[in-house]
Amino acid sequence: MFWKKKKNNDRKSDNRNLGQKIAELFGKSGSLEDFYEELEEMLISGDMGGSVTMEIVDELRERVKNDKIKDKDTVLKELRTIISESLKTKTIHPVKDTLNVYLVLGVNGVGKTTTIAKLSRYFKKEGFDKIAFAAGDTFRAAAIDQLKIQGERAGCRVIAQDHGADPGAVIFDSIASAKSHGEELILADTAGRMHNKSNLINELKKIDKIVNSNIDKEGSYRKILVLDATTGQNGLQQAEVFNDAVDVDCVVLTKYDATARGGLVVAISRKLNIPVAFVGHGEGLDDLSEFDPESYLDDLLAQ
Ligand SMILES: Nc1nc2c(ncn2[C@@H]2O[C@H](COP(=O)(O)OP(=O)(O)OP(=O)(O)O)[C@@H](O)[C@H]2O)c(=O)[nH]1
Ligand SMILES: [Mg+2]
Repeated sequence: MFWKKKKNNDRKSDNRNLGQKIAELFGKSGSLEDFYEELEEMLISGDMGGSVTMEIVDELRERVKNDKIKDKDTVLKELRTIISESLKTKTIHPVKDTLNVYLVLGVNGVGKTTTIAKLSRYFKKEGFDKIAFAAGDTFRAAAIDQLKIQGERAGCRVIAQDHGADPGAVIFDSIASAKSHGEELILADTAGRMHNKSNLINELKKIDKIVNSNIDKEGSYRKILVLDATTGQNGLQQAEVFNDAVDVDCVVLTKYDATARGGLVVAISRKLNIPVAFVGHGEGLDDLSEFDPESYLDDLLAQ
């Protein structure tokens, strides 16, 4: 079951969630043109981004015109259909009887390390008990210790070298070590920042090559991008950069509990074709759920 966001009635009135605003818009009287304009503003302020919003609202106009739709309920239904057709989702499951490697990517502070612990809990529930964490963020001094803390919390072995070690070598050695321990899944932490962007990209490409040439079964290697739902359209730019570097498989949207928006999911799906696999909604180990488009749409459109 997808975790349902609390309604934001207790928040400031200008911070109502997008769904509440859209519901109010549909209750208003006024011209159709004003309605489209306000809808556009709302979707943009809900993090769907300018160009995706334009596409969606243009499509809505077309359908309303072509199908001669007159009542607001049907307009809302069409809007839901258009957004729903934009959403891409994916579930990921480790492949049996082999070592799976999941690289967890994302810029600083989005929730990578926390998400690694949550993912281990999720996959353990799926029956994968032998999970190790690999400390691939060797750039930031505290990163290795933070992963070790999460490893202890989640009951997973942490494979680490020293701060400053070559991340490619850490991942290579982690794969060898996990294979010799008979582990089924490595969740690898990676750096969110380096001296500069091209440095980061080059390191990721190197790691990607290493994993690709050291896995044994198709489908056992995944690149999971973590995006912070509270950063809005920045998330789209981050996704573009990481996707260009390594072809991201899916997204985990974190801190969904801390935002009244959520349109980023639509932008990522529609613009970059990257599916959303999970939503993080708190700091606890169980605060991660599979992304469920129907519940998401209920929430987005306050239905
Ligand atoms: N409310 C909320 N907080 C979260 C969620 N996921 C992570 N956090 C918090 O976000 C902060 C950053 O999380 P980390 O897991 O350290 O993020 P990171 O990407 O590993 O950060 P760096 O290692 O600095 O790059 C921590 O305080 C987490 O507890 C979430 O889904 N909801
Ligand atoms: Mg971290």
